[in-house]
Parts: sequence; structure tokens; C-alpha cells
Amino acid sequence: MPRYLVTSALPYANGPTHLGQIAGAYLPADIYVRFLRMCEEDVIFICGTDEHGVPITLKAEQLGITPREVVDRFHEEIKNDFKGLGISFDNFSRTENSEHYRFTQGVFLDLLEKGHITEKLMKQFYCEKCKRYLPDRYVNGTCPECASLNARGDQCDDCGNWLDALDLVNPVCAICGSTPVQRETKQWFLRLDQFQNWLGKWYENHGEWKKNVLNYCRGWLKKGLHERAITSDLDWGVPVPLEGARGKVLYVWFEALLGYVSSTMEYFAEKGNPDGWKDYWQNPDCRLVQFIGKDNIVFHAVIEPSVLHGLGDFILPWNIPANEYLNIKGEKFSTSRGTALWTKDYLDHLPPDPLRYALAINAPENRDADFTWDEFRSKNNELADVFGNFINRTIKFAHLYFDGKVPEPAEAGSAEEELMASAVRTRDETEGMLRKFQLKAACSRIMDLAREGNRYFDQAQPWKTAKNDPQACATSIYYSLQIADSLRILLAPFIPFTSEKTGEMLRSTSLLWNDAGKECLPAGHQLGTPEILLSKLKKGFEKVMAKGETVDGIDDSNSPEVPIKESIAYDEFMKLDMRVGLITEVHDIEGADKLYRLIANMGDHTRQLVAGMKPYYSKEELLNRKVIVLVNLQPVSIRGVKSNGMILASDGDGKVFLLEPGSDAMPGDSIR
Ligand code: B3M
Ligand code: ZN
Repeated sequence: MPRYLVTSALPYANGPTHLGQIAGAYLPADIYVRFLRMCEEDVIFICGTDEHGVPITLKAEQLGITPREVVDRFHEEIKNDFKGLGISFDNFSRTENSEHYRFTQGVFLDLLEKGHITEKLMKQFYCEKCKRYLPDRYVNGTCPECASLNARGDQCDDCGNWLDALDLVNPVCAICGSTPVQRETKQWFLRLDQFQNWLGKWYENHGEWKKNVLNYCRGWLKKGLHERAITSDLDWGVPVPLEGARGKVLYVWFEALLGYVSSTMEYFAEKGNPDGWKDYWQNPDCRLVQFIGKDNIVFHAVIEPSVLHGLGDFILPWNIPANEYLNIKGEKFSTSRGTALWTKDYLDHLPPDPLRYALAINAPENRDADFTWDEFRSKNNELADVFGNFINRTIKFAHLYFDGKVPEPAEAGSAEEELMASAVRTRDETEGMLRKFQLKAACSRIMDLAREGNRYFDQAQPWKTAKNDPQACATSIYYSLQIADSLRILLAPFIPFTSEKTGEMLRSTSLLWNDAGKECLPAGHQLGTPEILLSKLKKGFEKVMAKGETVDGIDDSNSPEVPIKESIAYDEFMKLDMRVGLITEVHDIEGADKLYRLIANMGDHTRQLVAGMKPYYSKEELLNRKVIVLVNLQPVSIRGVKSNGMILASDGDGKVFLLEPGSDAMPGDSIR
């Protein structure tokens, strides 16, 4: 039986996390691990902060504090970001720790001993103004591969190539901007050239890897691998464990990749089983899955396997499902460049699951994706409508008509059999997708089941059968509750907090993947109280966030569409008959640019209405929306279209907001 060792790229402790990192390497890994746990697989999830190298020392110089103060501060901040988002690592370590020093220095000496590391003099940039060598990111310039101006001494941010600083075009010192000179310096080199053929064969055995990863690796081999410096002149990092190597540290990428191992060692040492790490890292039945962003492919698919293979008794990555970039306005998020939407800023205003859902369903799995708050809002509202509303109204009905218990169904008809069969198909198909890292497709497929549950509920019309066919009502609520429970299970890897809250409302807590599609809620099972699972967001909510205010969520504006200019006398008001309507159709009206013709489900009938909502709401925003309708009005004809009632809304700041009943109100309910 295979076991799984899942890692996420160790984030540099040079700043808080941003949504680009979450979408790339952390959320996908967490979804995958949660799924494996639900399949009762043996899996451990490992990460930690990457605390050495130029990204840290540059930050320290920018902030005027020491590197240790930088890593201590951001290790905590990053840990809090992940906790807030529910990224469920089994161990979150840090490379600034003695166990990591000991292990990486041991690896260096082992590889040196085996002839995979050699020492030699090399030319390195030196800044005569700053009087210091300029290792990797201390030099900026133009990329020799793709001509991007975003290249740094170790890597180009745009094409992801690992660079030799000396190849940079127009190199400048990253601190003072002057042109550096070249000076000789002694460094130690990893003989990557020795692994060229072996890597080629190894890649060919991994045809199942994502195309973008394989193409990238083959491209590297085509250029030919050569020895690469794995030490640098810095006073912050893991010292090179040799006489005569004063002032030299291990290059951050060489030692950080080994951070996955030292974090696993720490995990087992803390569990009182100091050799337990070997059951994973030195066990051929263990599948090492490494989630990263595409800019880290070269390090995880070239350096790391060469080092682990060179050591001899370590497993190699089983899969490296690297994601593309999540951009904002076409620009890559970047901690060091400070262009980002920070995780903490999001969590200060909104709950984690809407973001998890929005980043999962729009994940940059095979191409870059662009993040916009408008797209986030539409995904948030989709989750609230399609999933949240379904759960809520199903449980609400059980309370309204069956004393808060799962009702006794009649014999399942074809609709019920098809619905449950669809839940089983969804479970099995999405298991296949998740095992192939197609997380986005799996999430979308599960939401299709939620849509199917809504359709079943609407077609069964329990608000009608409650009165005229209670047995049919009981059957439709029974099966809707089973689907609600299956959705709770299937969406748990994506929206764990909401899934848990749903479990409290259903009083059902199994998190076994295979329980989805089964009738786990027997008749008579007592349900919990329904509550609002997810709030919808208004257009422009992010401006409120920018002002640092808390977003008040659902559009529960309590003023009508037709502005009630003057107050209505109480007894007049009491004569108004206001009912809940569910908009099922939205049509344009010939020649009327402000009007829609709407069909509303009023519980026991449907009603045609004309409403001047075109300037304020799109058709999609009106469809399946609950509104409040004034029903005891004389029907009128507007532009030749009969309107049998009026929708209530308010006006304010030149806009009109629809009045919305509580999400648990049902079509036909009277508003009093
Ligand atoms: N610290 C991630 C980055 O490029 C880098 C990953 C190390 S994984 C060993 O921000
Ligand atoms: Zn300088």
C-alpha cells in the first residue's frame, strides 16, 4: 500500500504570504492532502519557512534589522496566514534551526566525498562601492534568455530560468545600482553534468507529469547541464562545513530543498520516533508529491533529484504538479517587489472558504489566471447560492414540516434513484480527478451535483406537496438531505470550515470520501438548526475592504425598489400583501432599455412582472434570486406587457438595490 509525503514549497520568510502563493503551492496541496486523508491514505504534509539566502538579507537591509529578526517575524506571520486559511500541515518547520544545519552540512560532506561536489575558483560580481561580493539576487539585470528586465542574479522571474549572474545583460548592484566588477572567489560546485543522462531517463519514466513540467525539464537537459555553484559569500546561512571556508554559506536553494527532509525529521523526533522519517524518505513505497509554483520547477526537478540520487538511499519526487501563476492585472504577485494581495488583508475582512473556493475553481493549473475582486465576488455568490442556499432550505424544510428530523421517504422513484446514482458517479469521477491533480475540474464537477440537487428540489416543489402530498414532500426532503450530506463530504477538501459547519447543521460528521453517495442520514435522525452558511457580497465590496472597514456581507438592504417617497400610514401599510418570489426567467422587452419582463415562482403559482432593473442588475444576477413582490395591486400593462405586481427595492447613491428576504424564506412566504 503506498504512503504519501506531500510538501509545499518552503516560503521565504521575507514577507507575509499573498494570494498568488496560496493559489500556486499551498491551497492545491492542502486540498490534495485533505482528500487523501478522507480516503484513509497514510499521508504526511510537510512545509516550513525558507530562512536563508539573499531574499532574507536584502529584506533585512531594507528594513534596517537583522536577518534573524526578519525570519523570526515573518515565520510567525506566515504560520498565522496558513492557519487562518486552514492549510493543514502536519509539520511547519523553519530552516534556521540546528537540526537543519546538521543535516544539510552532512549532505554537503557526503556529496563531496562521493565526488559530486568540487571546489574551484570562479568569477563573481563585486561592488566596489558597497565593498562586497554580490551573490545571486544582489545583482539585477536583463535576462539573457528572454530579455526580461525582471532578471536577478539567480533566476529570471518571467521565464523561470536559473541564471549565472555573469550572464546577465547590463548587471547592476541591487543595493546601490552601480555596475559591478568581476573578482575571483573560491566556491564549491555541484556537478550537475554528472546527472544529465540519469535525469533524462528519469523524466521519461514520468510521462504522467503535467506537460508544462516535463517540457520545462526536457528544455533544461537540451541546453546541457553543467556544474553550478552551491556556496556563496554571505554571512547569513548554513556555513560551509570545511576548513578555509570562512564567510561561505551553502547556497539557499541547495540547503532549502533539504528542508523538506529536516522538517520531516523534526516531525518524527517530536513524536518520539526519531527514525520515523526514514519510513517516508527512504521507503520506495512512499510517493513524494511536491506542490510548487512554476518558477521553482528547475530546483525541484533538476537540483533536488540530483542531490537525492547522489546521496543514494532517498526516494525521488513521484510527482511535481507545478501550477502556473496567479496574476493581478496581468502582473505576477511578488513579495520581494511588494505587488500583492496579502492573505492577512483578506482574512481581516472575510472568511477563508470563499477565497479557497474562488482560488480552487479558477486555479492556474495549466495557464496563468488573473485575480479580480469581481470574479471573486461572483464565485463567492455562486457558492452561497448553489451550495449554501441548498443546504439551508433543505434543513429549513425539515424543521418547517418534519420537526427538524429526517423524514421517512416513500419508495424511491426514478428521480431519486438518478439523483443518488449521480452522487455516486460524482464521488468516483472526482476521486479520479483529484488523484490526477485535476483539482479545479473536481471542484466544478462537485458543484454540478449541487446544481442537480437544487433542480431536484425545485422540481419536487416541497412547498406545494407539503400541503397537498405530504408523503411526496417527505421523500423529496429525505433525498435532498442525503445529497446535502454528500456535498458536505465532497466539498470538505475545498471549503473545510463550511463543510464542518454544515456537518453541525446536519449532525453528521463522517469525513470518509466513500460515504458520499450513500444514504447516511436515516429517517428520524435529528438535525441541528440551520444558519446562514455563506454571505453574498455586494458589487464594490472591496472598496470597503480597502478603507479597512469590515465587509457587512449579504446584500440585505431593507429598502424597496419603488422608492417609498412618503411614509405610508400604518393601516395602509398593513393592507399591502408582500410575498416572496423566486425569479425563474428574465427577458428583455422590445425597445425598453430599462425594463425586464420577469417570471417569478410564487410558491403556489407563477407571476409575470415588469421591473425597471436593467440599469442595475444583469440577467444572471436576477436569475434564481429571491425578491419581495407586492401582489395585491391592480395588474397594469407597461410597454404592452402585463405586470401583475411590483418588486420592492430601494434607491440610494443613484443606485437601486433589490429588497431581499432572508435566505431561508420560501417562494410564496408572506412577509410580515
Ligand atoms: N523559498 C520559494 C520562493 O521562490 C522558495 C522555495 C524553496 S522550496 C525548497 O519563494
Ligand atoms: Zn553596490
